[in-house]
Amino acid sequence: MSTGVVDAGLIDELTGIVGTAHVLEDPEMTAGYSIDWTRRFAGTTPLVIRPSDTAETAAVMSVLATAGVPVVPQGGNTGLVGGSVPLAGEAVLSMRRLNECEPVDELASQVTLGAGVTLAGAQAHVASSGLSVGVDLAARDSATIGGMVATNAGGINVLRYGAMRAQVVGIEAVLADGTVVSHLAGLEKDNTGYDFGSLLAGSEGTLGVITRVRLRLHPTQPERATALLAFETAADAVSAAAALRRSVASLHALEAVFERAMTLVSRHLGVAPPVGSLGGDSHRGPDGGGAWLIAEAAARTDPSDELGAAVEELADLVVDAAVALDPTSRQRLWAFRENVTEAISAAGIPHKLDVTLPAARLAEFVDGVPDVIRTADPDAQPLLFGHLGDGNVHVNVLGPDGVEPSEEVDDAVLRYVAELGGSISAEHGIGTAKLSQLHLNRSEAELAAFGAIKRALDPAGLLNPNVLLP
Ligand code: FAD
Ligand code: 2HG
Ligand code: ZN
Repeated sequence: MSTGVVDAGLIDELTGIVGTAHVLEDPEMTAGYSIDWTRRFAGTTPLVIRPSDTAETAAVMSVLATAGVPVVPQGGNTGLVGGSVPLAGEAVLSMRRLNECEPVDELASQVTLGAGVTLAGAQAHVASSGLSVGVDLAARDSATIGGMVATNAGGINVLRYGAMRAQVVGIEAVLADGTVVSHLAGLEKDNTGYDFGSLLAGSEGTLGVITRVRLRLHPTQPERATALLAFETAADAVSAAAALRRSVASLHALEAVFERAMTLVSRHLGVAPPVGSLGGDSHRGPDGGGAWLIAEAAARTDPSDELGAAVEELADLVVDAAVALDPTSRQRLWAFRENVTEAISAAGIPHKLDVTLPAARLAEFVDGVPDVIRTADPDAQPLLFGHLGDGNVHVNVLGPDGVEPSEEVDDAVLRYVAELGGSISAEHGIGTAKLSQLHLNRSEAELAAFGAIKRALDPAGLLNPNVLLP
């Protein structure tokens, strides 16, 4: 990796491109860009550069490349794998000022957005056209469209619309040497060679800096019905989730919170869940085996009968159910899922292990992983929740009194996932957190091909040098 020098001449060149207000050197000003959302990953940076458009981004990248200065692209800094912060003194390229929303193309059901537009901004921008962005997640007020493509973000609607890669119909990016590649026509059928959108989705800032994205939009499904279902066991929740996926055509989200996480979020909110019991009957074991599902249906016409009938079919599995039809009551149910991450952060600095299991091994994993964690670190506390409809479990692990658990926990859990045929990263990416475990899911041949792609697009290794690629 190159390590160029940041000197007065370089700063002059950069301020000439973006203006003095947008080259930050003062450690007080750069501190917020240097620590991640979880507070687990932090570094320092000699400078933060904040371009406002593609031309400025290209000029900045060209200057940094000539000087040999490594750089970390950053959007909303909500990433959860330590990929968005300067870990070894890199410059930070903040993309938040690229926040232009072009008019919605209603004929094509598409929109072109600057990389720095937040998800909430994008949702608000397209709403009046009766169209919606296909990916939704709780960090919507800060997460940016560029960051979401760079991580191939998932969220709560993947079972209906796919993850971020599936939304991208056009992309513009700046390569490490400042070259602009732009392919934004958004043609639904366009087999003219390599697809930069697909390549950059999930590339975590290692191949190019995304500056504009053209997204596919979906007809808004305004009528909603939401159910919170309580189960005695994880296996029952997994069986119910599979049945709901088969029977509810308008299924929009299918999320899970397992007992320890439900206990924590309930305390954080100061409200007990309206159905199911906390506190673990003794037969549930030390972790409490209880599980909750949030199932949401969305359609043009009221989907409550369809969801209600499907829930009735599950009478043998469901202990109790609460149904919400108006936005306020729906929000009350969603609070038990959407606030888990915040509740955990309020309790300490967790290790976050975001994994997918094959459907046939999901219940076994949820039941088995607490023991795997405690064998690696007897004091660690496992907290499980996630997007059960996608087989995606978020295993968060806290140490005693909120300190970080042992690093061995990560390795033990991710090895267990790989043994069961799962993925060590469902939606958050590899970042720096899972670098040493990538080989569990990727063969030597695949990793060699990754390296060849990286060297072709970034021969000097300047773009986000400490993430993704071992
Ligand atoms: P950042 O955190 O700034 O960066 C993430 C990565 O993308 C870094 O590697 C960075 O270098 C790269 N990057 C950022 N912008 C660019 C760009 N313009 N060009 C090239 N590379 C770039 N994630 C999910 O998938 N599903 C969820 O349900 C979900 N829920 C969350 C809930 C909470 C409360 C929080 C805090 C996070 C959640 N996340 C979730 C994680 C996070 O929001 C996503 O990973 C999101 O996509 C990150 O976007 P960002 O703009 O914050 O990117
Ligand atoms: C979610 O689904 C996010 O809430 C965050 O992906 C998961 O905190 C986590 O581990
Ligand atoms: Zn998630």
